[in-house]
Amino acid sequence: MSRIITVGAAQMGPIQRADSRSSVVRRMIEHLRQAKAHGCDLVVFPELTLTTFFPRWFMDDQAEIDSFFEQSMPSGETAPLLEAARDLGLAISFGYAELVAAAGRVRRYNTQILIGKSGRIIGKYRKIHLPGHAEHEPWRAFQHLEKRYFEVGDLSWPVWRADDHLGGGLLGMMICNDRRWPESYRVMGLQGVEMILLGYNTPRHNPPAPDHDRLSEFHNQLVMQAGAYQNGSWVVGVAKCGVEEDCEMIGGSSIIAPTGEVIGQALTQDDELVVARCDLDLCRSYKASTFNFARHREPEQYRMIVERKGAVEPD
Ligand code: CDV
Repeated sequence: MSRIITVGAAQMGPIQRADSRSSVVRRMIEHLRQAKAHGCDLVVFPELTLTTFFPRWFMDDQAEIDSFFEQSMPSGETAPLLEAARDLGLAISFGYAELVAAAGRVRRYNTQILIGKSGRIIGKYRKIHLPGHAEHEPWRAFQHLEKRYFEVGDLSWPVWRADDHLGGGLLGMMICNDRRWPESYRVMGLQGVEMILLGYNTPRHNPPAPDHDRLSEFHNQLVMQAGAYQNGSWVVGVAKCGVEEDCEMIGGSSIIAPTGEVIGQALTQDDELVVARCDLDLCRSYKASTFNFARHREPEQYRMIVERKGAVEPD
């Protein structure tokens, strides 16, 4: 069995509020056609692919908020995407806003799924690190209300063994802000992850810390490359980018090897497919040497990581 997965990082250019889901799905299917022509096995799309990045607006009308959520997957509008992927024999992963009614309660998550080549859902992840704020903050140039619109994901970071046609690889997912936190990678690293799929919507401007704006791309690369190397895993990071409703979001979609090296990167801030052949066996020497966790980790000395949330300075 080949352990090489040919991956397409399907960067999406801006999606405006007026763009219908069907028009977005058509753009995604065009990515799938190109990916097939380039021999891809797996195509990865960004966080909240199906709509504009709606947490940039304060809304208090729940019906309006819910119009950005998927109540079923697939729906009439998303079914053509899943059918196209299955017909082309492609595995896909994409993010969407998920609304679930469970145990008499409605819950809303920022979610990503992985679907195998046969159309089987291999896994689901719900975003854990929700950035931004929960209340309207009019001083900002735009809002970032993920803490208002989503609950913290309740699935931790599972890792799944994919089908033989994905090299039987160990795959996991994280979403956008998760990539800045070493814990996200390490929880998957401790399950032997070989490829992490992640999508992001990252505005260039950071209202609480505008001095970081000039470093947006650098920080994006820094965290993904470090996460790949420190866990001996491939990382596929995929942006939704460009100017969306007057808000510029960075591109830089990247395919990163377990060496920490970027082996493919988008050049535009538009729909662009980046393709790379990823040999899962390249993870081995990192997992067996420098990052042989069983041999070198000292979890007893890391207790504070799970016992303490915020920093407490010594007296
Ligand atoms: N969608 C995101 O999670 N965006 C954050 C921004 C707000 C910093 C990110 O980490 O890219």
